[in-house]
Amino acid sequence: MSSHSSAIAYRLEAARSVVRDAGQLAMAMRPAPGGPAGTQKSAQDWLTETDGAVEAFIADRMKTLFPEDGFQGEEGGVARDGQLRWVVDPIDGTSNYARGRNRWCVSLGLLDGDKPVAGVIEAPALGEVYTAHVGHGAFLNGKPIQVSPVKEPASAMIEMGWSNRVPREVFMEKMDAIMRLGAMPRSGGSGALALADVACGRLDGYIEIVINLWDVAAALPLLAEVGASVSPFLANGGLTGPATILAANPHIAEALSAAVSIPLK
Ligand code: LIP
Repeated sequence: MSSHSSAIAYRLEAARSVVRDAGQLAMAMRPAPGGPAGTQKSAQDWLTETDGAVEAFIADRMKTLFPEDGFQGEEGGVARDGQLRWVVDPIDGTSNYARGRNRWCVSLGLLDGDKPVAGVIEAPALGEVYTAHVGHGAFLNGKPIQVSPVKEPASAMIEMGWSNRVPREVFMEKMDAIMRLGAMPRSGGSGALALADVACGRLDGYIEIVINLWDVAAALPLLAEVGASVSPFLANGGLTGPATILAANPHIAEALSAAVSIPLK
């Protein structure tokens, strides 16, 4: 392993520990099941106290461990630049977290310049953690993962992310296209966990018309390591603003791409 790759591996190991602790903090602050405990940044775009607390926790620990690295968070923006840059979504799936549901995670990705090279996605309420280091594998709870073998869209399960950033008509049009393929539709509220589900074969595809770098930064290395087909999210503006993403197992990616008009190249 090159010295640079070793530096990434060392960082991933440290990030794994920090994200585990951050997940425990989120669990300790977790709202009880029930009505949403939080505020709305805009219609149905939820924010809890935990989002800020977890991002501050991770930012502080990563600054102490790797002061030369850059850091960017969903809530605080770009705090520091650096060739190696951490990108965090402190609670991905906040709308679920705010109601005491289980489908949420702490997502921490590492970019080397413009290239995602490693990621940790911790879902403490589900007892699961995904890790990936590009060139060195992708894992769920330490076990290697792979995309699903499903070849027929009519046997597939495909998820689409929802937010108020996308007009209802567009969401309905794309969901209709997914169902016209014969696929079973899903929409779970966490883009990071849905992309991780594509990487480990629990989903055959995921699309979201408008999603952000912090939602996908940790999942992109997972998808790269398992050979998933992924649209050029970063090249299409995703590094600096919201963009569209499609990720799917290679067998059905072309059919899904054509059905929802999201190019793979
Ligand atoms: C969520 C994304 C998801 C999107 C949700 C929300 P958050 O991120 O992961 O893909 O559909 O609307 O934006 O806000 O929970 O960190």
